[in-house]
Amino acid sequence: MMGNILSILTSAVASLGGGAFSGKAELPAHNLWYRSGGAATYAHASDWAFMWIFWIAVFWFVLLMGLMTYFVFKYRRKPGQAAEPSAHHNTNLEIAWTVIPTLIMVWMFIVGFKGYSDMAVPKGGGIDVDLTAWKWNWKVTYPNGAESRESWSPTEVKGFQATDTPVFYFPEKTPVRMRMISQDVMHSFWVPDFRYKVDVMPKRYTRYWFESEAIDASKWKRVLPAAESGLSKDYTCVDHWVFCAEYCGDQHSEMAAIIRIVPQEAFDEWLEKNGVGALPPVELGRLRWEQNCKACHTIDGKQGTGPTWKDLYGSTRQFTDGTSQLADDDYIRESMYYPARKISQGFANQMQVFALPEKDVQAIIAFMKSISANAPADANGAGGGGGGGGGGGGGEGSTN
Ligand code: HEC
Ligand SMILES: [Cu+2]
Repeated sequence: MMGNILSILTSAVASLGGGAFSGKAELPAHNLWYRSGGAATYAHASDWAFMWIFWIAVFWFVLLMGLMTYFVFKYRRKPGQAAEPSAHHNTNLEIAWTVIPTLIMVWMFIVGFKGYSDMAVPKGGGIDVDLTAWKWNWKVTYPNGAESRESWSPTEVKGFQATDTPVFYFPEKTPVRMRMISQDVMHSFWVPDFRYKVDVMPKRYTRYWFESEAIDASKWKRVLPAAESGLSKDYTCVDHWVFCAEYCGDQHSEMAAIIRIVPQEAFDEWLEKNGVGALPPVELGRLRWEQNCKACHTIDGKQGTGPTWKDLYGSTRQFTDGTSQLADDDYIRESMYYPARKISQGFANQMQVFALPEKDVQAIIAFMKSISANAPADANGAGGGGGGGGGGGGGEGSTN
């Protein structure tokens, strides 16, 4: 009986960790301490904390409920027996039941906070990409303009068939930072194998980062045939499901994608093949500037009808109402969508709304970074990103 309860509890726990989606049952689900199936550097700590907290909760629950039940029977009222005087005040006992749970809670907080920080604060190096979400799909744009494609030939991920599912290629053991935005409603980027999820909002950037493990260390590796990937030869890869975790309408449940971790060499080849023909963001940004913004904004330092873009990105802007703000990604975007909200000192409210498509906004930001000495020099600058759901300030170097 107890064994049954435990196995039900632990399989419930395992399915929380993504086990429910693994048709081939890689996770030993009926285990008192399931082996971590996490596939990002920060995922194991999350599994570990989860199991500890789960079993601490089970231990206290069983102990307290057990004692209570026992005492209810043992000390129940019997006919003809006078009630015992109730015990009051026992200093040692009261200190013990205050201090012990407090220590346990503090420990849980520290473990949880450490795990949260690891997820929220991205590592430098690696690559920066853009993720766009809409009803009901996802797209990743790489620094050279390459875009993720949908898989036409069905591909199998952990026992499930996937067709028409976008596939995001990333190199193993490399930090990947995503700047995310939605084109319509709120979505949420969730990778169960990474144990991490961040909401994707309209009109605001949020950030996600991960560093996948080496392919060999994982249980789900498979051979990726050249015919499927379009690469020059077969490679081993590890696939991870991505789901939308924010109910966003009719086909919310089908809003899936695949993160495909491949060796660096395979990634480089994929990136080069898929970037051909597409304009890199910086170049596209320059083009959009020439088409829409050049009349009022120079890039050589001379002020026009509007402020010059030279060294604008990453600088602190002063506004006519006396406030100021760092010119980061969100600020640039806001200036285009709501130009009247913050008027730069020395200028008039003369800019119209430019609600350009997201891709163009991202390209303009990339272009502005490329002509600003205040922008982070390279991808390492992303360490200052808002992280997590914060999506706050801080630049990230998606320039190439
Ligand atoms: C008709 C002239 C005009 C055009 C065209 C124009 N702007 Fe502006 N822009 C201004 C003026 C004037 C300001 C300063 C007042 C303000 O902050 O709104 C400004 C401010 C800005 C700022 C904030 C700069 C700061 O000082 O912090 C950004 C960013 C910006 N524009 C981006 C753009 C982009 C991107 C385009 C093209 C898609 C564009 N603008 C087109 C006139 C223009
Ligand atoms: Cu969604």
